[in-house]
Amino acid sequence: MNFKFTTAGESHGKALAAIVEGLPAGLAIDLEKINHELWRRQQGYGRGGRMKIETDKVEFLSGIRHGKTLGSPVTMIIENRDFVHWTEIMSSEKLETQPKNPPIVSRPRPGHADLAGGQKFGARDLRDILERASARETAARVACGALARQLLENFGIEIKSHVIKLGNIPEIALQKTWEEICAIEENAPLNCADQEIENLMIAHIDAAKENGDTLGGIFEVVAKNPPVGLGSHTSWAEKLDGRIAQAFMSIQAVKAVEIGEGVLNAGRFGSEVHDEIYFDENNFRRRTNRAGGLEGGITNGEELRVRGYLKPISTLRKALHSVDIETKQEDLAAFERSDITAVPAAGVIGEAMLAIVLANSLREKFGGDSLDEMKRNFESYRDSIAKY
Ligand code: EPS
Repeated sequence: MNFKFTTAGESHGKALAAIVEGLPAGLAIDLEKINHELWRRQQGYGRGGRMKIETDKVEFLSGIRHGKTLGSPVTMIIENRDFVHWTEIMSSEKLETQPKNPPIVSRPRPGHADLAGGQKFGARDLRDILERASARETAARVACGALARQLLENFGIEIKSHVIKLGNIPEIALQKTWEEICAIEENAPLNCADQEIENLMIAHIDAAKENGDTLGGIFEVVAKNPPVGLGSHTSWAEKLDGRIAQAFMSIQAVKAVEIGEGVLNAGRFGSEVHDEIYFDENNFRRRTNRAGGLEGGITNGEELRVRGYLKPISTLRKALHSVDIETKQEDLAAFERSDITAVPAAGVIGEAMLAIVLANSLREKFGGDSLDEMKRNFESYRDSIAKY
């Protein structure tokens, strides 16, 4: 069975929920590791007041018994602690009178789902749209990704991320090795591998905050030790780079995805781009990894490197011009509270999405109902690759 997941929940509703299907039976699950990923997603200089309210933690409702998966769907819940302040406005009960505080949202934010979503779904209170469009939803995805990651660990695959650009700093995005990324301290303010650059990024965020503005940036996710042969060249939907791009583009505010040095490669000669092949200790290797570990939509055994480009957050304290959907008069867009930037958090979400895509590919390729069966299939494939 493939690795599948779905999330549910509104930003200020009672809770977020997720259902994950396709984990093999017998996989040991460490709840603390999942909660640690949720903690990491909440970090980062430039987050707003909401992160002081939430302490995201998972509660299992199904699929795990005595610390191991049963092979059945895993259901997870993450409480929204902020819900206590929104019980009436987010109530599932029919209300006799519309609550006054906060009022109906009628001034859509440029860059947000507010207006297009409102038009599409016929919503007169744009809260009906923004609550689900909110990146709060990604807490549930990170929980799903943390399960996927625990499967990947059994196959020797590790995933990390780092921030390589914040706004326009540095001018050329950072290029860092796996070891340099591993050396970043857990509580580094921006999950950046260069402290001097990180200080400049912090000053840039401070300036944006001062101006009531927001910032985007670029994060990079690296998967160490993926086996050769995940994904396939045979059909468009099987190409792993295509699947990764879709997974990354689905992260709120991600507007471009790059595999390896894809953007720079477009302006280089072929001789400057393609990673030459050599044979070493019974292994085919590449001298460089400008392809980011993917050729023909198939993993080639090198590190997988994927970058997500984020637009600046669309809720601005110094609000942009918009139009009130009721009066049709020009007005400033709505503002309640916002992050200045969330690029480090997006990196953690990118890790989760890459873990999910890879877990799905492993499940497709190695099948099995139990982890033991899946591992046997994996070992047998690894033996055949070693003889190639
Ligand atoms: C978000 C707006 C902010 C962010 C939120 C995403 O929430 P609020 O409106 O409650 O201040 O903090 O992100 C999260 C809550 C989170 O957990 O990441 C938005 O509009 O997308």
